[in-house]
Amino acid sequence: MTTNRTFTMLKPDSVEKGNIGAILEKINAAGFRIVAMKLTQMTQRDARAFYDIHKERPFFGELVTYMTRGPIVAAILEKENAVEDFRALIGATNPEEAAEGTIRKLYATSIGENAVHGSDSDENAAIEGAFHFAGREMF
Ligand code: 3AN
Repeated sequence: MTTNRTFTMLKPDSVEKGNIGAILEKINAAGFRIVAMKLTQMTQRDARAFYDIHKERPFFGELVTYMTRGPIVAAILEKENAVEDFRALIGATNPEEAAEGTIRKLYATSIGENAVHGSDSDENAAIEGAFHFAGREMF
């Protein structure tokens, strides 16, 4: 099943650098509608749960520290083919490999601090959206 929604986080480095406005502008310009959005801060427990799939990876501790060190913007976005189109808009995980004009090429610092999250499947978009907007029927 495909849906027309995806989930994103503007990560702590984006908020720290004052890039919320610029990134949201790119998201809007690419045709995404913001369905839900909030400024929030993940706890250690939240980050460990959200990134559970990476818990055996060597960078897991670093990832949890990074994602909890300051506020993030969590949002649900709507557009036809949202998951795939948003992954194209943000670019590769490693900003050095990200295409010109992508959000990570423009705003990410490194593979570890890569500015934005974008769900990698419709299923994960629904799970991740529910994680941050529990109790609301978003998918
Ligand atoms: P994506 O965010 O492009 O879906 P994932 O799911 O492989 O990439 O990784 C999730 C997050 O884990 C990344 N956004 C990044 O912050 C961190 N990460 C991934 N790979 C590395 C790595 N090799 N070294 C450090 N951090 C990483």
